[in-house]
Amino acid sequence: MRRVININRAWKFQNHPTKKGKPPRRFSKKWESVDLPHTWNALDGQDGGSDFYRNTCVYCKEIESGTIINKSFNDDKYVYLELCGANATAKVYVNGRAAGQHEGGFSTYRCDITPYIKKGKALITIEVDNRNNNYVYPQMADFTFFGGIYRDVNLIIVDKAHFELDYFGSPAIAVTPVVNDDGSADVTVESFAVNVSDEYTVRYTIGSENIIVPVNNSKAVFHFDKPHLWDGRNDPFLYEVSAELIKRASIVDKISTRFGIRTFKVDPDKGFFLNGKPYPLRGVSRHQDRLDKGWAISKRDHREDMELIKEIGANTIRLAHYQHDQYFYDLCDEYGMVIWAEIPFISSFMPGKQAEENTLSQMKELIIQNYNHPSIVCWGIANEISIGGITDELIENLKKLNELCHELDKTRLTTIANLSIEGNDSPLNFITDILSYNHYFGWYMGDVEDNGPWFDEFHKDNPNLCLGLSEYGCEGIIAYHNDEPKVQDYSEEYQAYYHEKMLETIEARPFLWSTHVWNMFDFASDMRDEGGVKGRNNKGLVTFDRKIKKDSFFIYKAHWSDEPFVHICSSRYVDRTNKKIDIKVYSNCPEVTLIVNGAEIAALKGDKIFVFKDVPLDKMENSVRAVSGDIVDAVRFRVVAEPNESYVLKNVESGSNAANWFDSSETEGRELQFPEGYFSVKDKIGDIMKTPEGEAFVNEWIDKISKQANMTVSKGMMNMVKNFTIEKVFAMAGERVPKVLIFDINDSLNKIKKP
Ligand code: GCB
Repeated sequence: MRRVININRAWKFQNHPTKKGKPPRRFSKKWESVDLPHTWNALDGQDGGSDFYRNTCVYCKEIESGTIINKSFNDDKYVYLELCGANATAKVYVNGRAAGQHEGGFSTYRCDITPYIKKGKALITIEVDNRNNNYVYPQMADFTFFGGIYRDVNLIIVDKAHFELDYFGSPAIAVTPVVNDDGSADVTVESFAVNVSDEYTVRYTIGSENIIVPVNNSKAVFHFDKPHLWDGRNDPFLYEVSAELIKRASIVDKISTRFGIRTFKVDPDKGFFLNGKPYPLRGVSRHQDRLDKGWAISKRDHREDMELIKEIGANTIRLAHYQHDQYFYDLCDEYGMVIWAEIPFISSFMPGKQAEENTLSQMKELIIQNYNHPSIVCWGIANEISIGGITDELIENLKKLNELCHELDKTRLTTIANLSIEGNDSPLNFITDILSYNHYFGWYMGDVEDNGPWFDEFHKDNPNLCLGLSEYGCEGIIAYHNDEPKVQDYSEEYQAYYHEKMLETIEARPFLWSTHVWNMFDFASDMRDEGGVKGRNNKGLVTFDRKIKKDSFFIYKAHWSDEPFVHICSSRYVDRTNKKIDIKVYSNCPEVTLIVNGAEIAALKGDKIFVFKDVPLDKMENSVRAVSGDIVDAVRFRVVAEPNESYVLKNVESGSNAANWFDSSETEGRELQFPEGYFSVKDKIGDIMKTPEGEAFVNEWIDKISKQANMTVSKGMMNMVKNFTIEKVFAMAGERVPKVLIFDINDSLNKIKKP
């Protein structure tokens, strides 16, 4: 019978490769002791500077194969090592011999280590590498690529005949429920076993029903006259099926999985339907990191995230930008969240067969490993992958991914998250079954009011496309406060205002099949420097440490949750210079009463947003309470003579006037020069910026680009491109940037001396 032994504890770790490039046969006392999950970037991956440590590091663990494996290797047993997440590539060695390797930091990888185990001790060595390369996705994205074995590691010991463990990390059991027109359901169960013969059968059990089938024809169909449906947040009912591999009368292996019976569809005008009823998907995106831990988070952390998402009343999560922990998909099933699952085919398209293969293998793993989760309704094939332009090769890659999804899974839809600037007729809109856009009008560009008209226009142009909003959001830093919030002031108040407006926009457009806030939580992006916070994207509704729910959290709760609450906004904006202020309360109750220093100010009837105008602050320290029935929120506001300077972000950069950067001379007859000792387009932007002249030059160009494209190139975005040569940026920009510019830029760089 199968045994799964978790081996997270007591590993040895070395933060560099072994000297001779060979895996160690022993480790010295100098190695650090660590428990898994572990990342070597827990701190430097979140502190800014785009300089987190990237290398090949080594994990080692000695296993008493005689005891743990129970002498089993002698007994015709198979021993597998299961890595549930090691970023980004992993090589496994046992007793110094190479046993297997895996490329991709987010999926489960299993490796048969049976042939390498000897009697006595087995030294397991895992080299994990998070360095750059040009074929394992992601290589460029707005989040830190935390290196390490950041999820569980298990040993799985099975008899020679077993449910297979080798096929793309598959659970070896696939459940396909179909709801019939008369409301009954047929659930097809299939399992995959290896090293078996005609003597073996498989017995499936659901509740008190069981079906026995021959192992080589292992499909069985369970019929349910009145299935208990998995009905999202209303009633996320789960069934469980087990499969036993039986040789004559003995059970040699047993696995099980949960599943749910449900139907869904998407309509271009009416949006998403669950079990035949309209079920507009309204929710958030989530990354898998948190403060001081990076991606090495615990089950408790996962559950806390889920509880917070549940609290705002969301019914969907986009699990961006990669495969998440199995435990989290399990939680999604249990909590009734509808899930968009995706692979990290993101930002920068890498040409070449090897990179394409990597997208396909990451997709295979995502689908095969997650096929049974009722929460998942669509596979996301890419995110903003056209940043570098659209080439035939990119389209080909996307089409292959789309076909692969349909081939592996006939029950779900494919989707894509497109870049805001993709036109309504972009070829990227016509590959997947349904689609979505990432829009930041009201943050990086334009106004929040620009979102609605954009959607109406697109819907008019493409009435047959099912359109969603896969990302929208803006920075909200809890230190900054403002009575007159403005775009890019990073204040908590602007963030709340922006989301109020976005909620109006979304609610007026039921055709949007899904909408996902970017992001539920602040997250690490080591290249960022936003609003004085280094290494972080602050677009979360909740802070990175999960301790503070920002005001914007509560506007969602007011719209989406039934749990009655009142919330006084701007509670961190304590010091006030005005003796009369407006106080805003978010609530899903019909009436809210405001009490200041014990006296009732007013009772307002309203809908989610209650603004009490010109509320007097009579004392130096004022106690303010908002009350609805027995629900209360209380804050304190202090009257001060001078504004509290810490509430305002200093030194916000402003653009400068610039000429049209597309104006340029002809390129004919011009050749790029690379004079010794001087910069050229072959140099990295970061290196050019190390000299004062180079820095001024780069900044001037950024200003020009910002003006021309009517967008802000934030410090964070800058840090992202610092590692690129100008040549590479041009290559990535493709058709969007006139080639002639490269000559002008190169000419100017040729005059700047290298240090
Ligand atoms: C995007 C990306 C996401 C970023 C986000 C942002 O469009 O898909 O990964 O984090 O913008 O905050 O800029």
